[in-house]
Amino acid sequence: LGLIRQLRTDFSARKLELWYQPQVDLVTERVVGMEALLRWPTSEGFISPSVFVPLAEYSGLIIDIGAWVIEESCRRLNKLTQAGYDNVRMAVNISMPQFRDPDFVNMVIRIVTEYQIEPARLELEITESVVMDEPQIVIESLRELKAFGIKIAIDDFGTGFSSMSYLQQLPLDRLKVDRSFINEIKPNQSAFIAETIVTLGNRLGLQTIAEGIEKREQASYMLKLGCDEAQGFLYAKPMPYDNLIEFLDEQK
Ligand code: G
Ligand code: G
Ligand code: NA
Ligand code: MN
Repeated sequence: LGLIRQLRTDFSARKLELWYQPQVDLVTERVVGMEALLRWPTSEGFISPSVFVPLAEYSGLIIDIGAWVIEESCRRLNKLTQAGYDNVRMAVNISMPQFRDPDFVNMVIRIVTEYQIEPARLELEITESVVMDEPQIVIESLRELKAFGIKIAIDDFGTGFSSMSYLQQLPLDRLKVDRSFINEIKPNQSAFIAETIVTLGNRLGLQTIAEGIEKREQASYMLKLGCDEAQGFLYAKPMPYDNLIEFLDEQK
């Protein structure tokens, strides 16, 4: 509980940061987007989001933090456009409690409009467990956001307990193949699962992206399977905005 209090204080003092990890097209290896990831620097180093995001969810703080994440991402997306990067997407992680907030859909639309973002350049990432938690609220909200033009991705696909029937009901654009299926490039069980997810995505007309790509052989294997994009340390780690701009400039 001390940690929740510290999180609340640090968030109010604007000490949370948003870092960005590039996403590349597997064929051209050009940057096509990025995922915004929360970072919490403290005097004892960075506290992992896998520790503090659950605390933020439990305490309700995620509503305000999540709104800040969307606003900050859109502000940066607007800056990127001004810097000439007018095609890249920004992916933002969304937690279940945010969907329970009756203002959520309007809030997102309001921010996208305020920062003059083309809606298709913002992508919301949700996990299967978010969908399964309260399918009706999530499906309804995502349909409204999708109608506005915002993109939707399923994060960590294959690790939650989802019902395949929701793949038909959700207005999806992309499946993110969880990095636990990328570890091996030899024909083994996790490789077969990665292959099946890519095939499923392709058959459903969805884009696919492989997470956690660390080796060149993993990238070429995913490309061979028909996966569209990749994200991982092979290309870049999550980085602050200034470093991201340098990274993009070097690619020109
Ligand atoms: O970046 P890292 O691997 O440390 O992230 C760990 C987890 O925290 C990931 O599952 C990621 O989705 C989650 N996370 C990071 N940033 C955000 C955020 O802005 N909102 C939510 N809900 N989760 C986030
Ligand atoms: O759960 P989610 O997919 O949102 O988590 C994204 C997290 O995965 C980020 O915190 C990021 O630091 C981490 N990540 C991104 N690329 C790699 C990678 O190539 N290897 C490993 N081990 N982690 C990665
Ligand atoms: Na994510
Ligand atoms: Mn993931």
